Amino acid sequence: PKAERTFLAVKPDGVQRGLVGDIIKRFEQRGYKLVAGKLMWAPKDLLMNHYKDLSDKPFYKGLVEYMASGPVFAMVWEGKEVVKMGRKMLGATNPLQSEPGTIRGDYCIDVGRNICHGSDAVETAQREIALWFKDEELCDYEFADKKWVYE
Ligand code: DAT
Ligand code: MG
Repeated sequence: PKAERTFLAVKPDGVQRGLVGDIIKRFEQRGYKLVAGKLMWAPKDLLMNHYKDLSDKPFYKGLVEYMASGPVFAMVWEGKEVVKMGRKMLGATNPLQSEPGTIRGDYCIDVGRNICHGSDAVETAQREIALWFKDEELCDYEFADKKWVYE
């Protein structure tokens, strides 16, 4: 069976505030494997598609504008239950509800400036990875210390 993958993106505020390295570090030190990553100005149509399930929400337009206001750092991470654990590491959508120790709980306050995106389910992750990355951008490799992380 293929290893589970999730899509993460450091949002424009996270990039501006210099948090790309910390967010990568948290997933690296947990033992997850970076499969792809790129800094990019996300096109509006990509962002509208990415958030299409929220298109009838009052905050949708502002959300897309915020996501287009600067470069984002898009990533794919792989490992056991990385989708669910990624959401846990991110914290709640509203940072004021995010526990200290989580990414949002450590670095932000407002829901419209919550610094990082993470897929909410395995199927969502597959859709988002396909939306943001070409197949050839995903790196296939194994960690040399794999047997020290997984039993
Ligand atoms: P998440 O990013 O935790 O998956 P979501 O998918 O429900 O949350 O919403 C996507 C983003 O939209 C979220 O990160 C911030 C913004 N957002 C969500 N709810 C909001 C609200 N009530 N007011 C303003 N922005 C909101
Ligand atoms: Mg979401």
